Amino acid sequence: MVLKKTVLLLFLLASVLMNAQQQPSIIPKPVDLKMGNGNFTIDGNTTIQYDKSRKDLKATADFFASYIKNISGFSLKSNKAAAKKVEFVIEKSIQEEGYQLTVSLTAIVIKASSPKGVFYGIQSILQTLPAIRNNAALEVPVMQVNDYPRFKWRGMHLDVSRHFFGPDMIKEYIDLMASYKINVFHWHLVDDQGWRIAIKKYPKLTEIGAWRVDNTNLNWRERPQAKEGEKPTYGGFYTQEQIKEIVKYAAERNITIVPEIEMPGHVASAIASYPQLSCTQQPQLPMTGGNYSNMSSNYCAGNDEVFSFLENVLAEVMPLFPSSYIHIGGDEVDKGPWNKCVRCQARMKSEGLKDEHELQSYFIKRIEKFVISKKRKIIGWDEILEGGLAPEAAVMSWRGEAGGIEAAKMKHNVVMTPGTPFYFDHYQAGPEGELLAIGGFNTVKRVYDYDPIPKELNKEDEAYILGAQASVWTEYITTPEHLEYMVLPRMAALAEVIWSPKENKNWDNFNERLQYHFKGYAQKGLHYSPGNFTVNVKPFSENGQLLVSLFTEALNGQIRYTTDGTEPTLQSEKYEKPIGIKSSLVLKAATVVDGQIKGLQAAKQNFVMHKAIGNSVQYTNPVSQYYLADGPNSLTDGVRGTNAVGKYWHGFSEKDMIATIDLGQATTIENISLGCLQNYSDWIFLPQSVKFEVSTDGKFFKEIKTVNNPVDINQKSAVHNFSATFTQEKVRYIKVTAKNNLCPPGHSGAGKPGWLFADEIIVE
Ligand code: TNX
Repeated sequence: MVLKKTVLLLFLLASVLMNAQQQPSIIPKPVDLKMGNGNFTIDGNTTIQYDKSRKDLKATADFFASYIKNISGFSLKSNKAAAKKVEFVIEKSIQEEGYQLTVSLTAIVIKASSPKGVFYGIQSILQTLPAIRNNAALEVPVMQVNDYPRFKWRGMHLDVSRHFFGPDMIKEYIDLMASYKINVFHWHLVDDQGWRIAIKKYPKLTEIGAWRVDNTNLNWRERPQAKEGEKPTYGGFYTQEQIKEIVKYAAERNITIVPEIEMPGHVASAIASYPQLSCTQQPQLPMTGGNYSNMSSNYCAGNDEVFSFLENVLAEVMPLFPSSYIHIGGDEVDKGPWNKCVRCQARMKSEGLKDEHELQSYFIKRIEKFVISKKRKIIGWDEILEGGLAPEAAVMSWRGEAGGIEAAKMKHNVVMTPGTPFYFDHYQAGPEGELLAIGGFNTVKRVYDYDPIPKELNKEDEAYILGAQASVWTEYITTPEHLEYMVLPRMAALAEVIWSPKENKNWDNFNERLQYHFKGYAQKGLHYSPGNFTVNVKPFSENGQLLVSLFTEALNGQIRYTTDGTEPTLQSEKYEKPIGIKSSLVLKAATVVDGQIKGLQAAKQNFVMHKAIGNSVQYTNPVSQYYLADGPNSLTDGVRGTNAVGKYWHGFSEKDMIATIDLGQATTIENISLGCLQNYSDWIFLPQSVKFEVSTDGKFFKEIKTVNNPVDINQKSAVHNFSATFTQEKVRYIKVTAKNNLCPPGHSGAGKPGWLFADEIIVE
């Protein structure tokens, strides 16, 4: 008996010892990874072996050697006989960019069809090594990896116009991308607030257009416009020599740079340099921020000089960038100036264009012809669909997925970068305690959970989705440190979305691997977000009952919550399963990690129970697609809007909100309220007035009361309930009309329609 036990124990011990070791924390997760026993140790005697006749492999070997030298001081020799080797083998049958990596005790062999795959095999190895030079041994675990990407276009974008980032930061960005096997750098070189690429034929573009009066210390939207005589001291641009060097640097890391030369809008910087390019042809100073009043930001579409200018610019740009795609922008063109311009109107007439959308389409098609004549293709933001898509253009879908879906169905190539969740200028945590961001809430998990293939596409059309990218707009990102913080760790989540097979995705497993990357960032002195600790509060309805589920992204995080308005503590109720909401209450929830409450402020959600809960709402004017409020049934779900992350608000633009509720049967009521939001800088204003009406038959409505807005329209933010109390009435239908406001004088959108945001119609 005793003997038997010992044998068993010995067996168990042996199997633990022999068992394959833990998987390294490689991101993006390889398609297939099998672990063996022991390590290959890189030291001064390790050599690199490859076919000497291939120059491109030499560049890859040099990259590897110099990385190893940096973290260890070892100088690896190439193609010298040695007991231990790192070998690169070209094998044509392997998929483009894929690699097969075999690590044994004496050799690391990377097989790939080209140096691209070899480079990615190296990246996987590097992720198993120390991030910086320290005393740790360079041990690569014995393993076998078979890996290849899911998508061809795996991108990161960077706006260098709104704030300028010099060549060193660009290289750092490229290095980060390469470490995550990202292969396209979309370089947004032109926008209203700065022209960043030197063009020899038009020197003023960078002499004037790259420099502005420095208001970096002020909020983007609150910066005053430049005045005549003030010195423009903020800015910068890349010389063509610098561009060439960066393009080469990127190519050595398997990254293609796609330059973006914006047109026909977002070009106030070009107009400040050459005023004859705009419709009004009036001089203007370079913009300092987001104040657009009286600024021209479009090229004139009726002026042939504009097209020769752009062709000349592109003729200098294209030779610098070997990329097959050239990004021509195309987003957010305010068509107003074209409508008032005689030349544009004449062009529309001579070309038989029925509106300004078709004029935009004419503009893009004319440029496409030129780009195609130079054997390149154009890609543009999804607005280029409006008025007719250029014949061979690819579309970058940013206003959600709709543009991408439409283009793929038309058999055009598509790159997905939907603002939610792929805009990395949005908040990723907090927002309390975070540096000011443009808005939104794209946490690392939301990035991780996104799939670039929209459900609406069939198998055939799916093939047009080239891939996806994250976009980093920099209105609110003014320093390299802040830029690092905004992209780390979301870039890692993006990388796994666009590289790894969908079936292999697993949030918890990713979250665990991410902790190792956090250590690497910290060792390298990179700024990064430690993750989102704000509890995600998600109301839902089930069998007519309102419930709420809570979720935390924190690894091994617990949730503690209260329903009496007090702040959660370590002693508060522990969240185990969805909570039923049966009365009006305030729920507050916090993440706990290692016995500590995390985050500056608990997540908070108000619920209000009333007589219209669950009843359907008819809208006379549709709710904006962008602000659908994702509560169970929004205006009658008992879920109040939250200021913190802008959730559960219904948005209306230009037209009034007219909502009619059917209570299902005659019901005695004595109060109706509408909850609304004001957020001045986001163009969201409380309604001018709210009219409440009731009816017994749904045809004839009786006005009960019209309530005027008591809050100052210049107030930064407010949540207000418009409310009417009356003597009890028995009614079945309720109609609420909220009058939309215009942006007030002095606002950057002065005179333009604002947004109206509502969260709940409360009936008591
Ligand atoms: C919209 S996205 C823009 C940019 C802004 C960005 C801010 C796109 C094609 N246009 O000009 O920087 O929103 O998130």
